Amino acid sequence: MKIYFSGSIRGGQEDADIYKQIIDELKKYGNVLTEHIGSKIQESNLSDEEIHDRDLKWVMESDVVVAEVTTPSLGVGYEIGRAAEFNKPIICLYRKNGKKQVSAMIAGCSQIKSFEYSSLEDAKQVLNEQFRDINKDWRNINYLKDGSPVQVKAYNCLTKLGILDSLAEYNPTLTGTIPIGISVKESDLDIACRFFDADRFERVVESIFGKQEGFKIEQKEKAGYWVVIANFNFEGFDIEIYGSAYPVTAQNSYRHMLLEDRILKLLGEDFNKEVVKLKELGTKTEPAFTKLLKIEGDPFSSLLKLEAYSDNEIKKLWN
Ligand code: 6K6
Repeated sequence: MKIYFSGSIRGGQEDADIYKQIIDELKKYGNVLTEHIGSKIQESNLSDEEIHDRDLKWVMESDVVVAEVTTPSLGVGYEIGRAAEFNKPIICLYRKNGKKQVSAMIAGCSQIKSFEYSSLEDAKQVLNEQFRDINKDWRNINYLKDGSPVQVKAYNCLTKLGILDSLAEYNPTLTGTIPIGISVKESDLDIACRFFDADRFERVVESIFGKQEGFKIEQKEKAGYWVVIANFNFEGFDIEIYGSAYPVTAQNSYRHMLLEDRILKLLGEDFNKEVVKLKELGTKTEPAFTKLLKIEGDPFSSLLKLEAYSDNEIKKLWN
């Protein structure tokens, strides 16, 4: 992972020591392209044009931009703006030092995640959470290990079953509500897969899991797609294996999960509680979201329209 760290230079280098400490922390997550910002930089023999072109190339190459914006700097603001244009994840850190407020163009930009911190420990925690999100690979269920009791139980169940290994050729991916922390008692473990041959996939699934309690499998058309669905119980969980010829990342269950995860993170605790409350009363997940956000039409398809919404547009639906 390439990380572009941005911090004031001509705007004032009084925070260079703090930048160094943040850069040292960032090195745990990847290769920091701009380590030099952690020490007081003297004017070099590079021309301004050479500095601009080199730094912009690094911004474009980077996977994430982290900026310390307590000291206002034209260069840092410019780099953040260009990074936003290139759709990079951007994390801004600032301290409230009573002198200057962070520009509204940074604090108010929905593409930028801004965090106030007062100690290095705070900043480390913010970075830890943000990098966990950036690095999250939904195909790898290790993230469940550090989660809620039901997520840990799900991790143990799936590991014992060995399902992600035995179906590895079908890109098996856990979807549904357990991964995003809004499961209720009845929630099942959905495993989305991609097959190239429905009959072969059915035979493989049946040969591996056919002896599990309550096993059943069928092929059918669902919403215009040909799918293979297997269900069985294991260690107190209802398991559903859902295969389609579409890549998992294009399947609705995966798209719903990613979108719901984004909405839950954006709208916070109150919204999460309302979703769970509706689910406990028997409302399915997507209808619960569309009801709370007042989105009309078929919940399963109309929710997906929010994929194109900005964070601010989504926040407005809830306020
Ligand atoms: C060195 C000492 C005074 O001016 C310099 C110029 N040298 C620079 N070397 C490397 N990166 C630079 C330089 N000047 C600006 N930048 C980039 O802009 C850095 O990546 C910083 O994140 C940002 C700082 O902008 P200003 O406006 O505070 O200089």
